[in-house]
Amino acid sequence: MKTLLSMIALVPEMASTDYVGFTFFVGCMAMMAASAFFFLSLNQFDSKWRTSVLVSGLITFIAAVHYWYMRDYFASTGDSPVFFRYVDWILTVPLMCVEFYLILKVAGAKQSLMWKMIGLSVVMLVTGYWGEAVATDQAALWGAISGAAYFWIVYEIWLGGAKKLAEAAGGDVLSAHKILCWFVLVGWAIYPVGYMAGTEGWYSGIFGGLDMDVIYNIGDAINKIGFGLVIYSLAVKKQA
Ligand SMILES: *C/C=C(C)/C=C/C=C(C)/C=C/C1=C(C)CCCC1(C)C
Repeated sequence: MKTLLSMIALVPEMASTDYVGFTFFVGCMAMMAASAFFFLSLNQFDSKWRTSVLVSGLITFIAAVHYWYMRDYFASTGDSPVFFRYVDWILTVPLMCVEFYLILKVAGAKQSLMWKMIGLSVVMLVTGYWGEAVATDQAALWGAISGAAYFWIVYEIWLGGAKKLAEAAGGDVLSAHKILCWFVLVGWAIYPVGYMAGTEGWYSGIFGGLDMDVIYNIGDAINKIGFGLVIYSLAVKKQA
């Protein structure tokens, strides 16, 4: 009977020390809950702020769907779901760039700012994927190119055009922009750490064997849900 049941079981067992499996599972749940929260709150906002909160929900929803697949993929193969990971990022990171544009529109942000940031984020992710999955023996080189695009984004929001717009907007928009800047500088910096930890023969030893996927999963929870909540509370303040 037991063998029959395990033959038809669709849910693989998960060891209590399986931190990768665990963070995929919790990450999936958290992304779903956050999406429900953002979507169900939409009615309380007028059209000007609704789009921003909608995009927050889309970011966590896209992640929830990918986490569903990544959790499954990891549970059944034990491998890192690099492909799903980067498909998720290539959809959600540009949407985070859109969020910067949307909140700075009050100060006259132009679409060119949005496209510049989207372009930089795509370069960052495509070169990162290349180093992580294709040209793995040149991971350091591709990681450096990706890092350059990342620092360009950091420059743009901390010191460049986006910063000037945030200052022109002032008040709640300026404070929200500042918090988002910290997310990008500190929260996004978690990812290159994961990348280095996951690259054999590079820094893979110095993080005490902490798995790359655990680092990425923690980063995603902080950056997608936290970032979305900053937008949400800005919308709540502006609505009041
Ligand atoms: C929701 C997902 C987010 C916010 C993902 C962000 C990903 C990054 C900021 C990745 C950056 C990388 C580098 C700066 C260098 C090494 C390669 C990457 C792609 C891990």
